[in-house]
Amino acid sequence: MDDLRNKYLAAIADAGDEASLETLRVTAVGKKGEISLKMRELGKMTPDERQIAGPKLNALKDEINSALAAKKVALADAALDERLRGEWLDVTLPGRGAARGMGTIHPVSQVMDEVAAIFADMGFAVAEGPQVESDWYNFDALNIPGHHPARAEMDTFYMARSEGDNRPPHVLRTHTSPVQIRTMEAQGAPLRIIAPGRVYRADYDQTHTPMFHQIEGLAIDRDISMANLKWVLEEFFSVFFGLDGIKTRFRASHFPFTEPSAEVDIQCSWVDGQLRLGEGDGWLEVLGSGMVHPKVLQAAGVDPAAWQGFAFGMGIDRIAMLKYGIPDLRAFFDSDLRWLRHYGFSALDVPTLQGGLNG
Ligand code: 2U9
Repeated sequence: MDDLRNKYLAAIADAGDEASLETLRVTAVGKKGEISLKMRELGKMTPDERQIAGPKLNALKDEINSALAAKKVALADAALDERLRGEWLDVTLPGRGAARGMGTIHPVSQVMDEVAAIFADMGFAVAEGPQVESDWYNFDALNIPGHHPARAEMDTFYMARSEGDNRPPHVLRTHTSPVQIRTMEAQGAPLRIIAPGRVYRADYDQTHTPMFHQIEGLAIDRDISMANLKWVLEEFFSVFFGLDGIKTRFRASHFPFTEPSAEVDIQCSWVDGQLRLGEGDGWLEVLGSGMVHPKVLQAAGVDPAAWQGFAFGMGIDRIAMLKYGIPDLRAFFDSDLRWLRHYGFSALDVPTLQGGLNG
């Protein structure tokens, strides 16, 4: 019995892999294994012999089984250690070749950050909302009912409904204005927010892409006026374009969600076919604005008898083109690496709270 024990424990200790361990198991304690055959011989023994040999054989079988199990775990651990040694990877190593080149910040991201920093300085928080909207938030709450021509003019993308579902379809938001409705509902008045983000209209030519970016602003308080709007916008454009005291011109206009409404131009001139902002007697349209329509306040749960405010909206892509002299809007979304390297920004040029750039 001792010989058997020594033989198998030594063989188990020596086993180099799981396959040889399994062979050993079959040879020792498998159905026709040496120990199992010995157990069968118990039947031929006298009761006295059996009483001594039986428990000894059982104990030996248990001991071999435990040694096999322990060795199996040890082999698996060793195999894992070996694999980890082979697959060891230093994620802090620099990449090779092209992978090592630094990416750039897209002009749209850069300008969004710049605009947010300037408005943050004037007390405006950034608000966000879903890009797939209900027709209530995108249209009705903004005083654009079903029959309103603005709905048709907006070239809306509609989401599909399942067959038999006759509810009005959701839309890809055509402006970020639903964000302001949702924020008024959630936070009430007073409020000062900007809503930057992607918007969608089915339109494609040199100055329109089906997805583009807007920043809208909203300030609600007891006695906010168009005068506050004018100051905020002039302050914004002065800091954004880095020009002191840039002049704006307000032209009467019409939007369903504001009353009165104004389109806003900034002062500019053209010299040798080159646009110069903040000088001369030309005007360049840059945004739309107005006092929030009482019906819109009402729809968002804000009492128009107690609160009023201004709102404005502008295209981020367009003001990015103006500030950084980028000629073609469509190139913004082509993902051409050469374009991105040329017009992109270093991640280290962080917009400051004073506006403008560090770099
Ligand atoms: C609420 C109330 C009023 C936002 C406004 C405009 C005028 C506007 C365009 C500029 C260029 C869109 O990107 S663009 O094509 N926007 O002319 N936007 S007033 O008015 C709001 C918004 C939200 C609750």
